[in-house]
Formats: sequence, C-alpha cells, structure tokens
Amino acid sequence: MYEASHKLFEQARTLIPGGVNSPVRACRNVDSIPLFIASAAGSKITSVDGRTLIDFVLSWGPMILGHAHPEVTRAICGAAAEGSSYGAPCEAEVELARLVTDALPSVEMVRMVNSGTEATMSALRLARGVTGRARVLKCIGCYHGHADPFLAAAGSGVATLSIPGTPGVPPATVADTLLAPYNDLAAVKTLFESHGQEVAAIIVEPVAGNMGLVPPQPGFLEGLRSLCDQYGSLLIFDEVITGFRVGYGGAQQRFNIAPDLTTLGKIIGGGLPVGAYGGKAAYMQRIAPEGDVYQAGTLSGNPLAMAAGIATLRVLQHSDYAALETRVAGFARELEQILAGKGVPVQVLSLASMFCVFFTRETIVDFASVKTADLALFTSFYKQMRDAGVYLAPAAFEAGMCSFAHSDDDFNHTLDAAKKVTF
Ligand code: KE4
Repeated sequence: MYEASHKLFEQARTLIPGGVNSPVRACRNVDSIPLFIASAAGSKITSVDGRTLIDFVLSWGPMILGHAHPEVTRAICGAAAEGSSYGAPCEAEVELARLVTDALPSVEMVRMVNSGTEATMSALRLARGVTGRARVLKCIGCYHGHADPFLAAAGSGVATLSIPGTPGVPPATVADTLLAPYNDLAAVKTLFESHGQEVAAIIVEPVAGNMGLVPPQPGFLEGLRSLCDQYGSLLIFDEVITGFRVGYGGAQQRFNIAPDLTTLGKIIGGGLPVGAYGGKAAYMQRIAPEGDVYQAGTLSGNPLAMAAGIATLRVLQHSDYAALETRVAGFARELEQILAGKGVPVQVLSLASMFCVFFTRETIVDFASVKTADLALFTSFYKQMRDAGVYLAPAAFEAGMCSFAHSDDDFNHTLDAAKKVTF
C-alpha cells in the first residue's frame, strides 16, 4: 500500500537521522513508517503512493484554514515575486505585528523569530534578564521546543520516544529548571515556598497539547498568575499551539488571564516558519537593540512568512470558531461512543478544534494520568484508521487538530472508519 513511501524512507534514512527532519514524524511508537506527502489541499493530504487521507495533524497545528488555502497561497506567491528575503525591515513585519498585538491584549510589542523553540528560548532569556533570576518552572509533560532549559521531562517527541530528557544537555543547564505536574497548583506553591524568590518565570501551555490534550483545571492558570504576582516572577503562556487556535485571542482571551509574556508559532506563519514572543512594552523594550537582552535571527520577519501569516490571520478574523468547536465536540462525543462500544477503556477529550483519544478510564489531568493510556490499543487504532484513509497524529502524546476546511463528510468518514476498527 505504501511502496513509494517505503522506498523514499529507505533513501532518507541513509541521509537524514531517522529519515526525518523532526523525530515525531518517524512514526516510531506506532510501529509504522512515515508517509511521504506529495501534496495537500483543504482537509486532505496525498502521499507519494497516491493515497489521499483526511488530515488531523495539519502540520502539527499551523494549517487551521486547511492546506493550500487560496488566500494564503496567493499571498505567498505574490510575496515570492518580490524577493524571498531582505535582511532588512519590510512593511509586512509591521502588519503582522499589528495583527498579533491587536488580537492579544497582553501583547503590547512582539518580536518575530523562526520557530516556537526560538520564541520560548528568547522569552525565557528575557524573563531572566528582566528579573535577574535564573530559575524557570515548567510542567511535566509540557513541551516548549528543544532549547536546553526545557528538555527536562518534556512532552511531544521527548515523551513519545521516551528519551531521558537531557542527553547532550549538561546537568547544569537544567539545574535551574523546576518541575511540577500539570494542574497541580499545590506542587507549584510548594516549589515557590522554597524557591520563589529565585524563579524568573513559569512557562506553561495554557492548554497542554504535547501530552495529548490536557485542559487546565479550573483555578490552575489563575493560581499560576497569582503566584507569579506574589513572588515577582513572570508568567509565560506558551501559545505556540493555542494561539489563534482555541480562539482568535488565544487561551489568554478564552480564560481571561493576562500573562506577562506570550510565545507564538505555527498558525501565525500560515505554514511557513514563524515564531514570535511578545508582552508588555516595559519588558519587550529590554530586547536588543532597544535594550540589553540579545536575540537575533537572519530570517526573522521573512517577507514570505509574514505574508502567509497576515493572510491566515485576516481569514481567521472572520472565521466562526464557536461553530467549529461545536462540530468538533460532537465528533469527539460520537467517536468516544463508537470506541467505547468495542469494550475498551477509552475517552475522547476535545477543546476548541483540538481532540485526543486516550485509551484509559483515568481522569486526564497530567502526564501521569496520560501515561496510563494503553499504547498498544493506540497503535492498533492508528494503523487501522490510517489504512482507512484517516491520518491521525502518529503518537499518543500529541493532540488531534481540526481545521475550518474539515467537512461533515470528513467527520462522518472518520466515524465510519472507527466503527470498523477491531481490537
Ligand atoms: P517548534 O520549534 O517545533 O516550531 O515549536 C516548539 C513548540 C513550542 N511550544 C509548543 C507548545 C509546541 O507544541 C511546540 C512544538 N510542537 C510540536 C508538536 N506538538 C512540534 C512537532 C515536532 O516537533 O515535529
């Protein structure tokens, strides 16, 4: 069924570590080979084998409008005709910065970078520079990119591949990284009682999307906010996934909490490499060349990436997030009923346009509860659904993503495929 992908994968493995340019794409923990994609449009991707599947990965989040949206494609092609990189400021950078700061009230100024990792590493450096403190607190199972300080008990590919968090990262680098279970405010409070005066920042996924989908419990985010206020630490919302996905104003608008700094990525690049970090002007003005905290990037603010981001956000400004959320919630409920009818422990969580299938009856609140899920059942589910034309994230510790291009037929085809799954 996947001969052409197999052939390319064999070649790729001789040239690229694991045959992929990002580990989680390798499908290692679902006992499968990666499909090599030839094209994508709307809610579908087509592999080099000529197979078209309904895509619930969406490039791990960016493609909320669906693939090859005409407005985005037109913007990229138009920008490309004007040159691909200037290494100097251009109007599109101002326009995307304005769209972002208008959408996120807590973000008064923003700096464009090229990935979510660059955004979070820069935001942490800024928080350390502003506070003069070294420690950072993150939640076990949250993933903030692959910068050294965050590779302690990280989620996403680190969790998927069960990599001990720090090979290649000197212990001293993560010595300042404090860890607490997600949704465990008491544990955070205890750490702050001992170390609060040394903590530069808490960084958190306001909706965790890198250990599957784990929503914040009521009071958790509010509690982090008040602890940061009490101890003079900065609250960093890592909205690389949730930004412009859980609502046009992100999680900070949905939960009505103002972080001190916000990191973004994925959707704001419309599929091209963009990350960003922003926050109160008083903090952002500490960033070079205005201030003394250094951060730089050859391709930051790239005109093509800016054009893709601008086109994406302009369409999102007029998109009905509530309607999409209702459709995804209904889909998740039906999927859970279908799978539960097969006598396996299962729950399907959803929030906005994200969803996740957990093969466990444990209440999902943190990484420990997520890890009770049966990975063998997930692997069987993944393989059968892929053979039925449904492209799920190839890892139990990732969240499913829906787009405004997903049709009722797509959801119904997916539910019909689930009905045929056997365990
Ligand atoms: P990137 O450096 O991969 O652009 O962004 C890092 C990042 C930061 N913060 C959050 C909340 C993220 O989810 C990510 C990256 N997400 C993963 C998938 N969940 C990227 C996929 C991959 O590693 O290939």
